[in-house]
Amino acid sequence: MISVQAKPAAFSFDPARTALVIIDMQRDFLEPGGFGAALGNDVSVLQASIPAVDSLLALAREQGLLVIHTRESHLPDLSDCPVAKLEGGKPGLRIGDPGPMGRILIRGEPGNQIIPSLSPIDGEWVIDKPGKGMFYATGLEDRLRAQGIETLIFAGVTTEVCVQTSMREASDRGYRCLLIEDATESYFPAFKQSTLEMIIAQGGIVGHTARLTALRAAMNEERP
Ligand code: TIU
Repeated sequence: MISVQAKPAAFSFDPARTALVIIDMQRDFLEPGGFGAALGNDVSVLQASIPAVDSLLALAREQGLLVIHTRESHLPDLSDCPVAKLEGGKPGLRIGDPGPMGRILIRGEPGNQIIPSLSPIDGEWVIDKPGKGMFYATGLEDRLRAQGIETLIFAGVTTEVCVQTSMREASDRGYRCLLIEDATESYFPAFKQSTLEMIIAQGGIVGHTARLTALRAAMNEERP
């Protein structure tokens, strides 16, 4: 077992039963001309998370953790996109409209790809999800159970939307959850801060949080 200095208390996990989940580090959210920008956001704010997510992915690969990448995406015919979601956001570019990186938030389009520094490699799972949470309509729960995974370490964007929703879904399904504080970002810094606080409030009502340095120190100590 590995024990990480975390909030609200130390967090222990068995690396053989743990997966790193990197939520939606795709061009649609991190680069101009994608879904995030179409919603009126300054996407440069999210780019601050990239170095830490890069390092976290390298650590997980070195230590042999299962790595799962998610992408928020919809089918080209939009049959998996509720009208309420299509209508959401600001007028301008909407899901399925053509943009500078192809059709906004559509599976297979250039904008829907994970950013190059985090490209998945063989053996890593890529989960396309139509919702904010990673369990909704993805079949992920059965795959995780079959693999014997019991702990999930989270990173990615955005903290209070897809990361938090996925973490809450995971918590309800009995997974022990750790969010890496510097490997997640929001378009709204105050929302990130509030999310980190609400996750660990009430004795860790949703899960735990830790800095990447704390995770790295704990893992290198146990398995240098
Ligand atoms: N808008 C926003 O903050 N997030 C999303 O729409 N999706 C994800 O968080 N991935």
